[in-house]
This record gives sequence, structure tokens and C-alpha cells, in this order.
Amino acid sequence: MDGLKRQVITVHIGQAGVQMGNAVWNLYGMEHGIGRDGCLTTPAGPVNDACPAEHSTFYKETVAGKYIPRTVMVDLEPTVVDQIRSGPDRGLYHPDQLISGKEDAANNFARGYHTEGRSYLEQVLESIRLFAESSEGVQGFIVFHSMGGGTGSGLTSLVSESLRQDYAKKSNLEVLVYPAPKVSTAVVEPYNAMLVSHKTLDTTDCAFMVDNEAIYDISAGKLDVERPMYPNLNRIISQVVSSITASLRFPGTLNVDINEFQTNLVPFPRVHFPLLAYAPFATAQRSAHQRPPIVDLTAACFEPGNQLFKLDESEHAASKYIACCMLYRGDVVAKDINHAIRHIRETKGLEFVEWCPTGFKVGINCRPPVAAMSPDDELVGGGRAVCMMSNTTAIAGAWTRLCHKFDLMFRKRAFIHWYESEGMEKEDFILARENIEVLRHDYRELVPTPASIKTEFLVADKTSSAGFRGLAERSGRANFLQGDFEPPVISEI
Ligand SMILES: Nc1nc2c(ncn2[C@@H]2O[C@H](COP(=O)(O)OP(=O)(O)OP(=O)(O)O)[C@@H](O)[C@H]2O)c(=O)[nH]1
Ligand SMILES: [Mg+2]
Repeated sequence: MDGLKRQVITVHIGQAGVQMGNAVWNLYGMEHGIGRDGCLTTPAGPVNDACPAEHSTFYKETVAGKYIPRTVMVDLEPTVVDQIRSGPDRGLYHPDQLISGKEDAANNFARGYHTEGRSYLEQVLESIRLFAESSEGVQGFIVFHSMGGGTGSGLTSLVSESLRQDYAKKSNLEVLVYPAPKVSTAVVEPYNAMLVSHKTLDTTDCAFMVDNEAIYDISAGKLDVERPMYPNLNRIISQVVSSITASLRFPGTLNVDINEFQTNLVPFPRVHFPLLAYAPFATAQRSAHQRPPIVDLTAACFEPGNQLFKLDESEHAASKYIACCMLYRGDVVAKDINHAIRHIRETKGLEFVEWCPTGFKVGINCRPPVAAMSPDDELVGGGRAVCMMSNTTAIAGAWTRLCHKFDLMFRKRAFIHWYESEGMEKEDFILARENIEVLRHDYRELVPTPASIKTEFLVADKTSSAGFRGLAERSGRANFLQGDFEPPVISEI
């Protein structure tokens, strides 16, 4: 490795954030040969010599030679963090990096943002600052959270705003759980999701939305888990996240680091929600006798069943790709990838937006996925895997559905008093809804009719500096409160 890799600090917020964190750090520990007490375990054989790990990007080495994850975990109530404090990983973390309060945010964004959460912000930032100061140079942050929880939405918004303010030039990535109806736990999740999306749209550089329903189906359908629970879902998420960060932790013939893939994936600052896909999803039984050809793995990423976000067929059908980033790991060579991508382009009829014809960015990392995280781990690594991050206009469907659910409740002003009693006003909801409406509009503008390409470019170009109101106004369209966008529910105000 070149030794110039800079450090990444991860922040896990709320129940989903912390539980995903637990799975991710378990997996990193196995990949790095770092035990649950933070000490190096015996290297796992030839793979370590051929592909040595760079611990320092994600772990801080203490003078005693222990490795501490560069991470801060916070929840406003104690049980989830206590499970880590008293669980098998308790020796891995310093007590100051595990923060918990007494009372959760009760599924209320306002409690996470204005009241309960705000009183923990300083402590969280202080803990992040200690890691930042003990780093040679921070490359960026990865924040894990749910969009639907009160802590995951409210406190995350506060932290994200502060990170942008205090570390302006560092990249800010997010892994976030979208509220999926079958697996979500509260009726007000669409409110929280809308509010956090609004608050973080300009403070986040790239956000990977995963949807529990899609992951549930992968777990039940492809990995034969009878009743998937959060640990099953989180293990799948952790494998995918590990592929995204592998280039920062292990060498590769064609490593693509975080900044590089962002440069290729995010054409305009707000259009930063790549769809994740992964292959293979294989159980021990299924993978025992096969080593899937690269062409099959690559093709699988374009199958909805391998994607971590569920989109309707109609959303896929009407969509275009802006860019795809394929991150391979394990025994993979460039020649096979080129062949696979050519094959996919010819057979799948992928449609890219006219103004971004190049399409694919490829990374190869030498480290294969770990064979299995634990005896209960149903997903086995095999010798190779691929993670696809594709910026596709199909993801706009996520916002359409969220807006619809939000509107149904907001039309009646249902549940709003809970937010008002914690310091919020109706106008905050309207502003958030308007911002996301303009985001949908941004996505629509990415697929211009040929005649309008030139002007559409100019409009999209201005989103970064001027904010969303400016976009709507300058693009010559009425903003959504004036009733030009559908669904026009809030225009009744
Ligand atoms: N993938 C995954 N999703 C989770 C997990 N725990 C909760 N969720 C999802 O997260 C949403 C609820 O948010 P939580 O993270 O539990 O809420 P919180 O951030 O702790 O906020 P409050 O409890 O309201 O203070 C629901 O959509 C859940 O389905 C988890 O471990 N993994
Ligand atoms: Mg909670």
C-alpha cells in the first residue's frame, strides 16, 4: 500500500445505525485479523501475505499495540449501546466512543433534532474530534442511521450539519435505512424520513439508501433464512459496505477510492443517491461447487432481486443510468470484466442519459469476501464478489413514494402536534416537502428531451450554490407550493 491513505471516521446513530455498526465492525475485524479485544489475531493464511491489510484507515493503533475502531456510536436510549458494552465486543471500544442517553427520541425527529438529541451533540462531536485530531489526515466520514427513527433522523441531521461546518472539505457519506412499510416500526417514519432528507441534502456528498424490505427478500429468498431478523439484514448490509470500503483497507490492481467513485457517480451535488447491488448472494450449500463466472456476477447486479432497494418495475422501466461503478473483489482480472461489461451492454439494453455516455467505472480489490462471519452467517463469501453502485434516475421512485405517504398524513395534519410540542412548526414540514419535491424535479431534468439538453444543463448546474428554491425559480417553473408539481396536496394550504 502506498502509506498515504487518509483516515475515515464512522458514526453510528440510533438503533439501526448502531446495530449496523456492530455488524460492520465485526466483519472488518475478521477481514483485518483484529480480534474482539482489539489485538491482532494470527494472520489467516496466504491471503494476508498476498493482500496485506492497511489497518490505519479505519483503526487507530494504541501505544499498547491494540487497534481501536475509528468510530463513534450513539443512541439516545441505553439498551442498544449497552448490548455492545456488555457483549463480546466490549473490549474493542473505548468507553468514550460509546454514547447513550436515558430516553429515546420516541420516533420523533423533533426530539432528536431540537430537544433530547441536541443535548448529546457536543459529546458526539467531541468524540469525533478526538479521532480527527489523532489522525494524520481525515479523508471523510461515513454516517450510518435509519431515516425513520427519531434519533436516526433528528440527531443525524444535527451531526451532519456540524460535520459540514467543522470539516468543510471532507467527504460526508451516509448509509441509511429507508422506511419500508413491512419492516418499519412507526407510522410517522415518512415524516422523519422527509425531514432528515431535507436537512442532509446539502450536507451529505453521497448517500447509500438501503431498504429493509429488499434486504429481507434477499435474506429469505436467496439465503434461505426462514424469518429474517435485524442481525440477518445487517450482515448483508455489512458485506456490501465492506466492498465499498475495501479499496481503503486493502490493495488492488485497480483500486477505486471513495473520492474517485464519488467523482464518477455524482454529476450534481444533490443527485447523490446511488442504488446498491451485490452478487453473489450464496449460501454454503449453493456455493460449495461453483465459482460464478464474472459475466454472471456482473449481470446479477442488474437484477432487481440483487439490489438493496426495491423499486417498482415501472420505476425501472422509465429510468436511465447516469453512471455505474462496479467494485470487484477477489480473484478477478480486468479482461474478464471488460468482456462481462461489453456483454451486459449488448444484451441488457441499458439506457444511459445522453449527456453521460461513458457509463462504467471499474475497481478491483485483491481481498475476497470473508468466508462467513459466524456459524450463523448464511451468506458465504466465495472467492469473488461484486458490488455495483449505480446512479440511476429510477431511485426517484423512492422519493415519489415517500412524498405520497407524507402527503396522506400531512393533509390531515395528523401527528403534527407531537412535533410542535418539541419546537417544530408546520412550516418546517412544508419546507422539507418542498425541497424533496424539487429533488424529484432535479431527477426529471436529468433525462431531458434532446432539444432541451443545453438549457437543462444550465439549470442543473446551478443547484449546488443556490439551493433548491433558487433552482425552482430560475428554471422558470413555479415551485411546488404554487401547485406546479404533483402530487399537489400541500397546495391546499
Ligand atoms: N437494517 C436495519 N434496520 C433497522 C434496525 N433497527 C431498526 N431498523 C429500522 O429503523 C427504523 C426505526 O429506526 P430506529 O433506528 O430503530 O430508531 P432510532 O434511531 O433508535 O430512533 P428512536 O428510537 O426514535 O429514538 C425502522 O424502519 C426499522 O425497520 C437494524 O438493526 N437494521
Ligand atoms: Mg431507538
